[in-house]
Amino acid sequence: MTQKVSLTRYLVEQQRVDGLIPAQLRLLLEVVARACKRISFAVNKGELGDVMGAAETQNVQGEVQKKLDIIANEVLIEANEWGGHLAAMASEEMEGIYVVPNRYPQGEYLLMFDPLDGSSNIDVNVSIGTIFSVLKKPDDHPGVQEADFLQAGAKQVAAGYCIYGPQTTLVLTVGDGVAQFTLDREQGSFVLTQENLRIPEDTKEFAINMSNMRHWDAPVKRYIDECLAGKEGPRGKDFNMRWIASMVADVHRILTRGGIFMYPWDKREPEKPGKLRLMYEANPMAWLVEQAGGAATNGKERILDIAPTKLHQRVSVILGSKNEVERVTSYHTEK
Ligand code: P6P
Repeated sequence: MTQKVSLTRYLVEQQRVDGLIPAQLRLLLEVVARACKRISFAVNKGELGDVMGAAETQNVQGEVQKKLDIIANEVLIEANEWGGHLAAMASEEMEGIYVVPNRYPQGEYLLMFDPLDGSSNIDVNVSIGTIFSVLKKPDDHPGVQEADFLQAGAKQVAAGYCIYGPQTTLVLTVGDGVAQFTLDREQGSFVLTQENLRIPEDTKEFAINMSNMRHWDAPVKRYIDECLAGKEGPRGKDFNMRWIASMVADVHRILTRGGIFMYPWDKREPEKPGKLRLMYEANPMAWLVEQAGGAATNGKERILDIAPTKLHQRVSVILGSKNEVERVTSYHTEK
């Protein structure tokens, strides 16, 4: 029987082999994985635990928080603040950054996360997940401030997500391809189940919220119309559609079998570049997708090249199978 490789062993061997994972980053990733395991157990309780439904609070985005949003956020903060590997954290659920308290040693990394993405699906038992992104704190000044987080996605040193679905699966990259770990509940540890995930360059599957069609910009409308025209249309093939309304689940499907995911700018709130957040949704997912041979743009430029100006800034997202993303992007530049 082939021996199962645990997350810990994988990280130690990667650290030994190519030095991509210094000891403090390995500790960070193991702590985040343990926090995701705790979140998974809370999510799995459902109605049996006092975790369902809305809390009486709103987050910085003005969205009503679910109880599990708050629980997941607290689990990640408590798990990471004492280890000495982080200087500060930032979360979709918190307006400002969370600086590691003075009673703990400060480290050189910055951790950003959407603690529970897709939370509108919690109460209907559809897959949700945690998305995380790791940057190095600039070392040209003492202390840590919000501006230290405002680095382009290309500066990430680690990124990943944990999807709480039929399996609990952790997917991560440190810049040397994408690996997948499945939670073995009997052992209580994450086990390597896929190494070097690859996204096919072509696909017949698109993911977009079709109810927004009348609000889309022309290039997006053109692309989707061509997909809907199928074999008889300019694409000469039929397409399938999926929309789970949980970015983690849609991206996991694309990393597993290809596809294109789009949450583009639309006319509903024209001052907003998109719905999804750059720092802790688009950037980590864009790096994972690129590391798996896919592409990720905002319709005009590579998401990982965007210079952030605000911690919670939003962005238009087009990611997945390389040839499809390049086609949609070309329609934008033609326009
Ligand atoms: P809509 C979840 O709320 C989320 O941020 C992403 O996970 C998901 O892709 C998107 O919003 C769904 O948005 O407008 O279809 O509900």
